[in-house]
Amino acid sequence: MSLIATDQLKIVIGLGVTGVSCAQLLAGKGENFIVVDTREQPPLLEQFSRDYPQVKVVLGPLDAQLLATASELILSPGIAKDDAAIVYALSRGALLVGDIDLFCREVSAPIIAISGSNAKSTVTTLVGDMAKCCGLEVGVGGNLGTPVLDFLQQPHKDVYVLELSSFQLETSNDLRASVATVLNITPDHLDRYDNDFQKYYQAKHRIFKGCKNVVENLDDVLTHPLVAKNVPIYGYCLGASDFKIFGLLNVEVDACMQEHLALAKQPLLATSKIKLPGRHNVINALAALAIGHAAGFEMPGMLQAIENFQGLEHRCQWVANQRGVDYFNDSKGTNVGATVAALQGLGPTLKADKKIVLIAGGDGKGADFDDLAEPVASFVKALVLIGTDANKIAASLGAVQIHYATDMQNAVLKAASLASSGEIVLLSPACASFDMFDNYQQRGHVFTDLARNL
Ligand code: UMA
Ligand code: ADP
Repeated sequence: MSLIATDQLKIVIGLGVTGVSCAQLLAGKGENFIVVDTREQPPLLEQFSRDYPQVKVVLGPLDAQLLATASELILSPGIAKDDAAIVYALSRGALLVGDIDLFCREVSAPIIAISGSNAKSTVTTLVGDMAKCCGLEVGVGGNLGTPVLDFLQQPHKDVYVLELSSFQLETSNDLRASVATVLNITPDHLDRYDNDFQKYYQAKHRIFKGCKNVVENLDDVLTHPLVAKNVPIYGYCLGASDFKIFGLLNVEVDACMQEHLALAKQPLLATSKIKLPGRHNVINALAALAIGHAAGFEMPGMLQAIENFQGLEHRCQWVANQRGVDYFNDSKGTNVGATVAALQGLGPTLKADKKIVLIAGGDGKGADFDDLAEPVASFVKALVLIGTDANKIAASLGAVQIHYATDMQNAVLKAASLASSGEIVLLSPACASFDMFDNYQQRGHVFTDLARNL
């Protein structure tokens, strides 16, 4: 369906990369629209005003009366839809959409939609690589970084692989994905969901609306969707493979048993060929295989992509070895579930008497840290805590050595003094970075530079 230009006012809320991409689409269609942003100086304002001098931009707190004059509000993911001014405008008849809905109205190529609390970027990138290895033209984006509407400026794609956040899904009403999946669900962004895990869960499950195929993580019951019986479901798990289930199979190779990724009783690829560290990346490879399979990708291309995949920066990324100690940058571990996975992923790779020194802390976004206690007890020798929620984390853990650091430099120096040869220093904060850094990338780079220059 294509939008028809009318004189009805549309309001783009937010002047970040999403808002700019929405404005670009509307301007191209000759729509009557304005842009609002709650900030007095949104970073993209200057450039936007140069590119679109004819578009009115209103800055400052959202004005309920102004929003109520719109037929459609196009909301950026960084603004919650339960803002009072938005709720008022909706009560006066305005429709609410996001960039994902606008995109779905424009494209006909299949969409693979990937959400979850963790592993979205890794799996989305890997599925994109699989599509490329299968000879397809693919657009890979969404929450990963490229706003989806930017693809409309690019040549034709055979398929889109989109990472979708709960924020984006809140405003997605008409996704109708070819394949939809929620990789896992553990608490995150609870500050945005009134501390209500169920609201967060419901936002994630909007991804299944109208989807044609589902991929389910059989190890996480919260990923099981409520869809009609005739929607095919493909499963994956870290247990035995089965009919329509990607899993693991031990196969004898040269008189040795070797663990393989498998579908039913068919071994596909030895897990030793996966370059990414940790068991959590084995399940990520299985997830990508199940998604690609549901999308109709061919097996040889998918397996080639897994073998080639080096992983992404800041996700359990090995960055240095100093005096026998390995340093891993997992700065993208921004919630408790991610840090649990990083510890459970890396811990078993160590010799029995070796452990992890964990650097954690930052802004916990309202989460509680109780779920960290068990993997910390199993795999962590000492913690070095930083940031706003350092004390809250310490209070959630049992008997473990705890140190505090005022900045990353002190944290790395302390961690280096605690770790011995054969052990790991892991930055996996379980928190957002904004109390101490611009973003998780900056936090990861500071850690990496310090680790490499010890
Ligand atoms: N903001 C205001 N007032 C406004 C508009 C925005 O204060 O009127 C603030 C927001 O609270 C936020 C920031 O500005 O702190 C950016 O918000 P935005 O909605 O303009 O975001 P974009 O720049 O368009 O980027 C968004 C996603 N950002 C968010 O969801 C907050 C990006 O994901 C995504 O890459 C991009 O669209 C393209 O799709 C980032 C993210 O942090 C990486 N996502 C969260 C996560 O991964 O945990 C969900
Ligand atoms: P997202 O885009 O969902 O944040 P990423 O691929 O960027 O996901 O990974 C973020 C973090 O999630 C990683 O740094 C790692 O700590 C953790 N992680 C990776 N794979 C998994 C998994 N399968 N389950 C839980 N956590 C994971």
